[in-house]
Amino acid sequence: MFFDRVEVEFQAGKGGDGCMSFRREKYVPKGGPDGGDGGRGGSIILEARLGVNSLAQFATRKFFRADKGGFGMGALRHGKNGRDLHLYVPCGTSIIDVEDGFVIKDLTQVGDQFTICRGGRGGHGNARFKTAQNQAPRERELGQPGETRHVIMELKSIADVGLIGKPNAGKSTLLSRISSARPEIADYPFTTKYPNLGIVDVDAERSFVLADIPGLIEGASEGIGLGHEFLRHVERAGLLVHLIEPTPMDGSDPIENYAAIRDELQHYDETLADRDELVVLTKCELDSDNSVQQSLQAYFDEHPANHSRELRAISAAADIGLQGLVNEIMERVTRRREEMLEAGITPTPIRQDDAPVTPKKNRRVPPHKAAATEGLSNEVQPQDVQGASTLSDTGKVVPGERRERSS
Ligand SMILES: Nc1nc2c(ncn2[C@@H]2O[C@H](COP(=O)(O)OP(=O)(O)OP(=O)(O)O)[C@@H](O)[C@H]2O)c(=O)[nH]1
Ligand SMILES: [Mg+2]
Repeated sequence: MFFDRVEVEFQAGKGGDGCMSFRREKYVPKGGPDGGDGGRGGSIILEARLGVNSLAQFATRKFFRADKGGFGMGALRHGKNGRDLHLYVPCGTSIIDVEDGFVIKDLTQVGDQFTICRGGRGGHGNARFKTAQNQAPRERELGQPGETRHVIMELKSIADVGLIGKPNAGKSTLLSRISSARPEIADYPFTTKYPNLGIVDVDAERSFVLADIPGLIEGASEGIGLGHEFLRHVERAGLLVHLIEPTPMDGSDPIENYAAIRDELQHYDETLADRDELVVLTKCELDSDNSVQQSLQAYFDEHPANHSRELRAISAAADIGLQGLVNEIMERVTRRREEMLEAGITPTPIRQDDAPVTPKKNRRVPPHKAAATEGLSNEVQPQDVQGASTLSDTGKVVPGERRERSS
């Protein structure tokens, strides 16, 4: 199953209660209050990660709660802080408030983090209430409850390019020919029921992400067919590739089909209808006399207002025009990425290798693990050698300068 919209409740951990205690010790009369504070409750943190592709982990579990903080204890001992709960979501996840419907946060970049619920503060122990006037306070605070949030998480895939068109137009076939994605392909409508993403490598340095969504039909905005809800997966795409087949199985007119999808886009979101669009006639080997191509081009020339004026013809079966189409898409994607960079928006990396690396903490490594220990002897021990754990060019420990041991 593919999950792109889930409803979940999050609850951060409760803070630990403060402690009421007095110091009781032999020869220490009137030891005074020594109740420690409670620990902080764990928070819930959502993080966008490459490699997480769906919201499936939230579909089977509807409620997430972080650890609570530990109680404060006598002898001024602080309660243990609750552990934060880190949950990973795909890049492109929007967090929406269920009650008011506003977007709380959009996690679009790799490594974007958001604390959706903060843990409760731990209560103060009675030692905190000690004053000159009240030297034996019996009050203490209870820990505060953690925040609770009821949200909808919606995945809007991060793709550079969205493939749209009527069912059977050849969207999945095109995706499978130019990327390593293997979507289901068959000669009946609505073969694709969930969106498929594929990475298209144009050359060693340049690639883009292509999203194939289920076919759209007239009335999709009213829920006919699979509806238009999958259009959200191309909402973030800067370029739409609109596929038209020349000889639809149901005998419909390709031009009417094109206009119907444009209407559906308009109904769904006007900004999507204004998006950069590339119109592609698929299965062009079936349009042997080019009649469909010419009539479509004539239609675009007649209605230049909101249509793309250019028409390309491809055939996935006969391998016609695929490379040209890929180059054209890459050019437009590169142009858009440059515009995004100029506007201060970093395009989302496609692969793990491109993602920014978070530096690891520098841990002290024992000398026997840091390097070969052949350079050491009974006389020369790691503690006698400065920089013993550095490697020489040969991969052996450099004995370095001898240090005088302080006696
Ligand atoms: N002759 C010919 N057939 C093609 C070509 N491309 C795709 N087809 C066929 O068209 C049919 C539909 O292809 P799909 O890729 O499943 O179409 P789709 O647009 O993904 O369809 P849905 O997922 O149902 O919306 C399949 O039987 C393909 O084999 C082509 O270039 N030439
Ligand atoms: Mg398909």
